[in-house]
Amino acid sequence: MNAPGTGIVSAAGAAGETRKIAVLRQIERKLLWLSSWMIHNANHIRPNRDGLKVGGHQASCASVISIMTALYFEILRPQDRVAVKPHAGPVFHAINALFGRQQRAGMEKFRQLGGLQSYPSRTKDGPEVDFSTGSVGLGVAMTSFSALVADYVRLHGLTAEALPAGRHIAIAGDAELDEGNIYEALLEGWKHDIRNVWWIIDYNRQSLDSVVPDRLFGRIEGLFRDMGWNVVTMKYGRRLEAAFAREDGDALRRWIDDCPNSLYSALTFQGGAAWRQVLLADLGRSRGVRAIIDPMSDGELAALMTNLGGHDIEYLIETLRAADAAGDQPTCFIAYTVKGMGLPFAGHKDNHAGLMTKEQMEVFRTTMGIRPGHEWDLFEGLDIGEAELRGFVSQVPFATPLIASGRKLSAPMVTVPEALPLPKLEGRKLSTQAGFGDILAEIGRGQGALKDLAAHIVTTSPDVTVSTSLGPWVNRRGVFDRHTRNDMFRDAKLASAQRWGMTPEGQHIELGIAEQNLFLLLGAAGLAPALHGARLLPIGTVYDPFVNRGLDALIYACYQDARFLLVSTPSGISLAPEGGQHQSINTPLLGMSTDRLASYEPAHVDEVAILLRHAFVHMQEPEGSAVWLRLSTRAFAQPRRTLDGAAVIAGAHWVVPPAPGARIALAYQGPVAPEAEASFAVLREEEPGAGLLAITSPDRLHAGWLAAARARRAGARDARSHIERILAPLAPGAALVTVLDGHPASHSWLGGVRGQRVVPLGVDHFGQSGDIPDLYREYGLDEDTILDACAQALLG
Ligand SMILES: Cc1ncc(C[n+]2csc(CCOP(=O)(O)OP(=O)(O)O)c2C)c(N)n1
Ligand SMILES: [Mg+2]
Repeated sequence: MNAPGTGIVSAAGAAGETRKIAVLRQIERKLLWLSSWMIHNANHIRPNRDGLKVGGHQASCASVISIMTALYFEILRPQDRVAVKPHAGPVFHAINALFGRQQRAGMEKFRQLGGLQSYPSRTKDGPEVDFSTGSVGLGVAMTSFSALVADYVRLHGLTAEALPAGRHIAIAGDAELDEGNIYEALLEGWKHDIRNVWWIIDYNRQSLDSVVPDRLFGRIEGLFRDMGWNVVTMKYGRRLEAAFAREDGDALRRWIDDCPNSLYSALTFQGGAAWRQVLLADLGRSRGVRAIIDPMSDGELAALMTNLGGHDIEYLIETLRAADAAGDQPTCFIAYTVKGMGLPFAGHKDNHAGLMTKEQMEVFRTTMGIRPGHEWDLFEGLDIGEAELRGFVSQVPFATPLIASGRKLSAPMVTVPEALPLPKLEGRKLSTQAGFGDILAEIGRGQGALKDLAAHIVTTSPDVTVSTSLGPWVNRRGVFDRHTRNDMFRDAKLASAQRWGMTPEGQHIELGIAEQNLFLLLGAAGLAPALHGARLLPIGTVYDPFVNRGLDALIYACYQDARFLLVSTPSGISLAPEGGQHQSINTPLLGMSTDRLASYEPAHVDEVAILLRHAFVHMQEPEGSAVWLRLSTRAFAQPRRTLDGAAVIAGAHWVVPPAPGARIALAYQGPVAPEAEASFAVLREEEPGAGLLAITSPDRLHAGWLAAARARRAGARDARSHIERILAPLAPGAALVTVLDGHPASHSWLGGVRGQRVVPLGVDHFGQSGDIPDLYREYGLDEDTILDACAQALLG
């Protein structure tokens, strides 16, 4: 953290500070130019082959230029992690260009294949991006979970001691605060007493469609304070404050304070003459106000009236420095700005996606002092020499690398034992969920080879810890809290199966019921190697249907390549009496269609053990991904067998292999295994060559199939996927009857693999309460339906 100012400034220090401000003003100018030009180049200079608008947000960029200049060139330290407002991506890239961390080629190809993405992307824009942004609200909230994770890894001794603690900062658009996930995150952050979080709101009072209502931010400010945040409002810049201090200046202040957002925006767009007209109409009789505005040109008056806090670099720096020195309390800065500041459409309510025309750009180029052909030159058009600017930039605190290779950290992989402990299976009926809970609890003992693995696991759940079988693990490893909080029930010797004392050593982070928070936390924890230099193996549990409730945040986490294990349970109609809204249908399809998420649904506990081990490895591998296990509470007898682990991981294994040229196979996934096995016994009597296939992952099978087809198109003619090999023994026109407790489309594609005929069974209507026999019959997962389907398939 910066040393608090002493308040005593030497003459040399004051001169240095004045020069620094002058240099920062030049940087602002450069960033405004480069961000505008990057977007202009993409839209108007580069050839356009398909006639589609390329787009970009010049006004949104202009709005945050001063805020980002103050942050990146003065306030930030290399250990700070920042989520940049999606539409300010070009400003961020221009900043990196000045730091020598971004090349011209990337900027020239902004929004083009292989070039910089529309919105900052961790996976595509290089190591400078701390958090991807794009789905508004998520990047902002992510910073508070990232702060929680930073505390967690530090308190568990998982991060390199020498690394200084940083801040987690969001540069947010004001409309992002309309997203509900922001308030869910605020509540959760309060519970966890998060610190070192700054949200700096670019309060341009404009969103995409319109000007935001005036009274809204009064409410929002109160909300932040209620959640324990400090709120710093940066409303007026120094020039306006100086005007307010003059005779009748308070009347001018009152006038602006009372000016509706929409009128302020319209006047900003219209310019000095319009300002003068309304000011004279309303305040013309005030001698003091006349003395302020009469001597000014229209241009000067417009500049004065738009001298808001978020555009005043000196004021911004002073305010941010003071907040920096004040400590680690989460702080929200409301920085008043003008959308499009410095551009011809400043303040216009329709400017969100507005682009400068070629003619406007010509004028802008001239006023910026940029010669044609020198548009990308970093030092063109500035009132400061290249040497001085280079020298200045190299001294900026953020320019120092955090480690030798930059700001992106890494952490060694945790060794995972060859096999995880399997619970006792003989004579027990077990569900996959119970099996998962037992295995995790055993890991939680931390014995022998499991010690290191256990130490890196962190679990979390949105108020379904006990009902997803995490309880025994939590009893062993404790609940995390920065402060030690006793378990009152335990202290009072009241019987309870849950021992929930909270300590900084605890390894379970309990969340309230907000599934987006679960996925934001898993996302933040899943980035711990890169952001904190610490290896975490995060596991989140949630009811399967409510994955949908957090889906955008789940996709957001995967989009950033965060590594975690999602365990969703219970799932499907097998939840039986619990009824419709708790019975998921679409989740296997989500698993198949979400990139960087390997999704599985085992039927038996031995498969769970293989897949859990695989998850711990896969989420650490450079080419790995997050993993999802869809589990069930339906308990049944467990087979004793030797499994082909590689096949389980690849997505399917033969329980009973088919005879060569067999006419039919029955394939099942998840908790319908008993019905499939019973039907198969009957089918076998008619068709002795029939096979029984256990599908553990339609997602991996499908991905492998697509990859093999791509490889063949690329010339690898012998490429074969797992599912192609699995189905090879069956006759070319054989029938496949498939069944799962989920949408049947998860399997219906299997017919495309070798041209076999699929009769897909599954659930395609909302569930309802009932017991398993009734529900399976109602939805066609029962033995009779499976056998009917087999008969139909054999008849062709
Ligand atoms: C979840 C989501 N919904 C909608 C959009 C489309 N969208 C992009 S920007 C925007 C408004 C942004 O306004 P604000 O946050 O105030 O940014 P600024 O005014 O600085 O451009 C909207 C609705 C989006 N990116 N994400
Ligand atoms: Mg806005």
